[in-house]
Amino acid sequence: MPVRVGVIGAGVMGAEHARLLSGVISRSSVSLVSDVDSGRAEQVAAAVGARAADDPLTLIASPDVDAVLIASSDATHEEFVLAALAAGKPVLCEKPLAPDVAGCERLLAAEQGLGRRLVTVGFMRRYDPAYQLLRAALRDGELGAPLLVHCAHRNVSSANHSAAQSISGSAVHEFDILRWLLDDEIETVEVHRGRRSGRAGCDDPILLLVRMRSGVLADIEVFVNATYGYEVRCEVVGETGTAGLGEPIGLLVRSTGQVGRGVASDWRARFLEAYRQELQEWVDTIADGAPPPGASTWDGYVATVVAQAGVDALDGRRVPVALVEKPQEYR
Ligand code: ISE
Repeated sequence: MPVRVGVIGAGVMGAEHARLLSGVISRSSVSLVSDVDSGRAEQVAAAVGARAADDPLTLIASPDVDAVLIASSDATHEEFVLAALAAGKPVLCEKPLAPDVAGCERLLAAEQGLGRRLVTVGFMRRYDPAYQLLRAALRDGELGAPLLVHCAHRNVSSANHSAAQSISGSAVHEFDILRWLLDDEIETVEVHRGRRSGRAGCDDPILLLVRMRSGVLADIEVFVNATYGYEVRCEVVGETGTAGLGEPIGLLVRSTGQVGRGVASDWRARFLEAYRQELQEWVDTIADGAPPPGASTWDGYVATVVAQAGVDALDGRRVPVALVEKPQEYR
């Protein structure tokens, strides 16, 4: 029997997840789809052979739903994760786990109260083959001890209208992947704003400087109106060498005296394999009765705490990251 997934949110990410779960991922199907826009829910449901649900809580409670995927607006995540936990159903929640620290703390308490983990947070870069190679190189000691990390995170354009949203909606991926790559925690965050692009209605690009507890320094460029394409870069500088993400697979075209390759238009194209692997492992663990994979509720909490520190650092301070003690369940 396939794992029957209920998808909450039929926007860009929800529709993509529904497409993958119904047509690419093995051992899964999509049974119900809900969205604030009932027409959009109907459209996505029809495309994947599912039914549209009247509302998310009905979807979560449905006997036709074995697992829940949340891709609705950030502000709804806490309520729907809590409902999935109460129903005892595995849940993959797109980032952020919750946009505020208090919401994440409530979810930590709720999952601990259950006595078992059910939550995966959608930090899909952990499943990207290039990032996995980079982590393996670090683990194998190929570079010596890591010293610096250079990151760039560029979107073609973004509806976001503030540096705060660039931090909480985009840089949050770097916060999570730096912890995962380095097996380390973030100690402080600084944010620098310089000349802004004339194409941006906000401070864009911004530069963040993150200090890890080990002393490793990471700079993160976030440029959400880069215009030319969607591109993510990450290079680790170690004592004896450096390693960075290779150029994503794609055509290298030589024509009319030019050589070049395409650049992704958004994150779905650039991280398609990561999303595929993340969903496949999530479904497999559900089908096999194994604990949830990937980023946990703790990782989702830490990402939101760091993002809040970054937003606080917009006033020019170097802001320390203050975490509660890590519960035993997540060690
Ligand atoms: C978007 O919300 C995402 O989560 C993408 O993964 C990220 O690359 C993009 O910058 C965000 O706006």
